[in-house]
Amino acid sequence: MSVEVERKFLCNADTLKKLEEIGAVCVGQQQIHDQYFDTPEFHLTLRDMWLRKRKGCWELKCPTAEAQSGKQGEAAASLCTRYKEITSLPEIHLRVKEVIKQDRESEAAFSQEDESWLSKLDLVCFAEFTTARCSFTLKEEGVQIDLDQADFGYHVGEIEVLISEGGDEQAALEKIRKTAEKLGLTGDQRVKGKMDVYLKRNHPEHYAKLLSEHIL
Ligand code: V4E
Repeated sequence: MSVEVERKFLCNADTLKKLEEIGAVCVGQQQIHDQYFDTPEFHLTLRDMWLRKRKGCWELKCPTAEAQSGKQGEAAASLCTRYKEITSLPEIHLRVKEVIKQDRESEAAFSQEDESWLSKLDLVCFAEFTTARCSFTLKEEGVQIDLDQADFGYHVGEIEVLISEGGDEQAALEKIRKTAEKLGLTGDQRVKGKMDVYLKRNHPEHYAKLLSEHIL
């Protein structure tokens, strides 16, 4: 299982030029269609768990043990997020069931052949959007930089480093800090992700609930 350590940043007219200057190599462009799921009571997102279907595959992003224990570290680290990425469907079923704690079906394994597990757990799609993504790498440093343009008009960049669970998070944070410095990123405010902007516009009640629980 991998952990994604990431810092978002606001793109501007100079971002592409800067990337070129620091030797970032474009490794591809893609359209990403995401559908996010939760119960009507927001069982998952209120626990900072993000279940999505992307390119036909299921993914669950959830907080790492450190994040759950509230460890934040220094200021630079607090600009970053870290999430475990679970892509095994049986494991996703287990984690989601643990949280939703439905009595019915709790003992039975769900079929992986169809999507009946969604309705059994009362999961519905609450957000759906497409992102045009350009990805760059700084090969020698194991850093990926994504420039995302969401179809609802939000443009955001991400500097990310993947580590294994229990891997060297400090080293990842340092790589991100150095890359941010090279890109000339200033500011000590966390930049909003796509979901933040999407929910604020489309589901203000859900958004307000997540804000009040300090999830977003
Ligand atoms: C973790 C999370 C959400 C799920 C989407 O994560 P995000 O990294 O924003 O999307 P994307 O498309 O870049 O995923 P990737 O391709 O990198 O896997 S939605 C909200 N969160 C929590 C969250 C947060 N609290 N603060 C920030 C700055 N980002 C995300």
